[in-house]
This record gives sequence, C-alpha cells and structure tokens, in this order.
Amino acid sequence: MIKESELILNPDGSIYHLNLLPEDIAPTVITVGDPNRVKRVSQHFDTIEVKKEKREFVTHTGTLNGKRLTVIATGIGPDNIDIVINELDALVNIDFKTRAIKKELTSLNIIRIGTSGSLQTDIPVDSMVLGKYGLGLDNMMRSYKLDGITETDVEDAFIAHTGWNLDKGRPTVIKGSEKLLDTLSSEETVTGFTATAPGFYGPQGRVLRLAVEDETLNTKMDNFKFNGVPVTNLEMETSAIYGLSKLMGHHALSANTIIANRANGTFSKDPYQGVDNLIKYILSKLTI
Ligand code: R1P
Repeated sequence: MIKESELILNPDGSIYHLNLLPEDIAPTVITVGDPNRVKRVSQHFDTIEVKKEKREFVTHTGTLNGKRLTVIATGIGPDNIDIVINELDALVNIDFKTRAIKKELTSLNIIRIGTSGSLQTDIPVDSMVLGKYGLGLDNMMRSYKLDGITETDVEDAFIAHTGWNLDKGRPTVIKGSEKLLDTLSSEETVTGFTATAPGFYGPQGRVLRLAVEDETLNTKMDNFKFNGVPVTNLEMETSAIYGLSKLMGHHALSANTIIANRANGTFSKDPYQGVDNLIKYILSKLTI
C-alpha cells in the first residue's frame, strides 16, 4: 500500500497535480509544453469529453476518427515531466482505492508535440524533428535506478567529444519508442538525438549578461555524431519523457517543430504556423 504522503490524491479522488481521475485519460497521450497549445490540438478532435486543469497542467480528452486521445500541457522543463509522467502512470497502473500497484499494467503511448532549436544549419526553421534518442543534459533521470536503459557507449562518446564537465552530472542517452518512430516518421521528418537542457539560457549556451561554463558546447554538440546519427535539436523535456516512460513500460516519442536555428541565428517567421503544421501532421499519423 502506497502511503498518503507518497501517492497524493485530492478530495475528489483525483491525482494531486494533474487533477485527473483514472477515467479522464486515453491510452494515447499528447504532451505539449504550452498550456495554450492544448486547445490548438483539441480543436481538431471530433468530441471533447474532459476539460480539466490545475496550475500549468491543462488537459483535454476526446476522440478523433474514433480514436480516444488526451492532450496535456506539461509546462517547461524536466522537473515538470517528472510530475506529469509519474502521475499519468499512476492513473493507469495504481489502484487509487487500495493504493496498490495493479497486477496487469497498462502501456500508454506518449507523444510530445513541442518547439525546439535546431543545432544544424541543414535543419532549417519550420522543420519537423523526431527524437530517435533523448540526450539528457539535465540530471533528472539520475535520481532513478536506470537499470540498463541508457546507451552508455553513446554517453561515453559524447562526454569524450565535448570534454563534458562532469560537475554538471553525467549526460543520459535513452532511446525513444521504435514503434512510434515507425508510425510518425516520413519524408517530411528528420530524426536524430534530441538534446534536453535543464534551462533555457546558460544551459543552452545563450549569453545575455552571464558567462557560460563552456561557450563552445553548442558547436561541439552540432558536430557530434554516433553511428552517423547527429544531434538535431535542443529543448527541455524529451530525455525525461523517454527515461521515465521506458522505466515504467510506456511508449514515448518526441516531435518538435524547429522555431530557431541556433547554428545560423535565424528564427521562424511564423512559429505559430509551424506548431499548427506539426499538430496536424501528428494527429493525421496517429489516427490513420
Ligand atoms: C522554452 O521556451 C520551452 O519551449 C520548448 C522547450 O522545450 C521549453 O519547454 O518546448 P515547448 O514549446 O513544448 O514548451
């Protein structure tokens, strides 16, 4: 039995932060960073049965072409992902009445629709990028027993290539769902390592008033390759989504539209349109 202090439920029986009941979520869950993006996804649904929110965690559940879908906002960063993926898992895999882990576990499909910066000049703004691997520059997953889910050979090569300062923690490399990559990839998408940073400015090499620990890091990342796979993009959620999903038996894939090209300094003329294009693309692939 999981104690009240560990599995926190609201008075109506919903899970603490997400404010959701087990019946409120679908087997396929789309995560977005921006709470305003939730309605931009659900506006394409044929029906919407659930609209709930608490803090930044806005959720809509409905159907599209007969398929039940949930879209949920995570807010920004790996720390929020720790809350969202753990609570989504609890909603399907823990019995809230007995507070026991269910004997039969459910695997969710979890797809992030996000925005991101490209690290490659040949991946221009408005591209759609799928993360074959999550490259975690944050330390969130290091709080868990990783039980062999990380690609340590890639981690070692990345550390050696970039001269990574281990004071910042050891990067993690975790593979996304091959099943979802097959479903979602096409000639319209690019794949590679999606790097996840624990912050937006210094942790992504942006200098406003503060000097960064390694000002050449982005350049070193953009010329890192492992078995021909490059680091395509940099954002703030993917590696945590991949790590927690893999540990708990869920299928996860991250799709990002490129709004900024960090290699040549350009920014999308219409990032709103880029996000809408990615939303329509992912929804069509999920509901064929
Ligand atoms: C930073 O501006 C935020 O935008 C990106 C980053 O990952 C971070 O969450 O993604 P979203 O647009 O999905 O939030």
